[in-house]
Amino acid sequence: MKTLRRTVLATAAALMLGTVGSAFAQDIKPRLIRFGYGLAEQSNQGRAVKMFAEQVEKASGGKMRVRAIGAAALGPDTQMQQALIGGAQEMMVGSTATLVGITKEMALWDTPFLFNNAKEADAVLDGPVGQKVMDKLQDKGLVGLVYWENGFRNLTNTKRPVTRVEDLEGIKLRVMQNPVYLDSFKLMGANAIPLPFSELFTALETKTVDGQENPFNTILSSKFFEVQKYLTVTNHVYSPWIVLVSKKWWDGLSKDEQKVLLDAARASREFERRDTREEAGRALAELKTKGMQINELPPAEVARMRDKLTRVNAMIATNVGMELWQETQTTLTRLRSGK
Ligand code: TK8
Repeated sequence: MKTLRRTVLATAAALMLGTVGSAFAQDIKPRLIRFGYGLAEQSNQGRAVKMFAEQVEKASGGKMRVRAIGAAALGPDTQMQQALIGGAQEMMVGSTATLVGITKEMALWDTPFLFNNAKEADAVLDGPVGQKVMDKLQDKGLVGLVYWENGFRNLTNTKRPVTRVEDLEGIKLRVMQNPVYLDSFKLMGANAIPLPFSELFTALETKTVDGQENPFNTILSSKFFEVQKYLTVTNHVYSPWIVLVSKKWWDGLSKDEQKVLLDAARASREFERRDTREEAGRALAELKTKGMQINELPPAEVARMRDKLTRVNAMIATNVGMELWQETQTTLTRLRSGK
């Protein structure tokens, strides 16, 4: 009887201690943020995620921890977006182009030749138009923090140097999973094939596709030069990345925690754009030394490409809404007049 009593007491004490212990543990257990991305760790995307992670840990005094998971190990953009919506993953960064199925207004950034330079892109993305588009995500279970630079996109392929639009005829070209990209390249005569980025290198290597389009940085960091011969400088569209948070998870954070994330995201935006632009400036020379044959699309041909693509603008304007489209055009006109 005595032994039994002792056992019961001991068990009760252990249980109590257990409860107290775990409550305490919860207090000091850092919040874990799984932050997924598609590119290699050694890329502008990987470097910026790392910088963000360090910033968050520092600013939160170690109470928030970011686990950076690159190379699409958590799945391609579209899969991660769903994981964020469902609350199974906390954060990601990816192309706005792959978000169009969730938030149609994101298609604004798919407009060919929308921005003439990075300065215009920064002004529009960080201004009221960019914010308006970003805010649309909230209804869909996502919170957008900042835009990063993916960059102006350029063409690579194994078939031939592209010196005029007609050279795209019949080229099997991988495009992002996005209707504007699909239609744009079909309009130019290419055999456009949508594929997730995570499948692209293998698709190029096995010749499932002949070519693709991405900024210089990505062509370099994803080693596309190993499986692509020709690079044509087209700058046909400026492509942003967007840093996303699961709204389900975000809503459970304190105001202080949200501020830590937003501040770090803003700091990472400055870091990422500087780093990307610096790398892009030397990437072309590096791609040449890696054996790529590079040509610039002559201005007259760029103009023809632009002309051909104006047809997709009407489709984009309808999709994003005339008001948003007009506001963007007005903003750009104002920027260009220097006012
Ligand atoms: C990375 C992609 C990539 C994009 C693409 O996940 O798919 O071509 O440019 O950056 O979002």
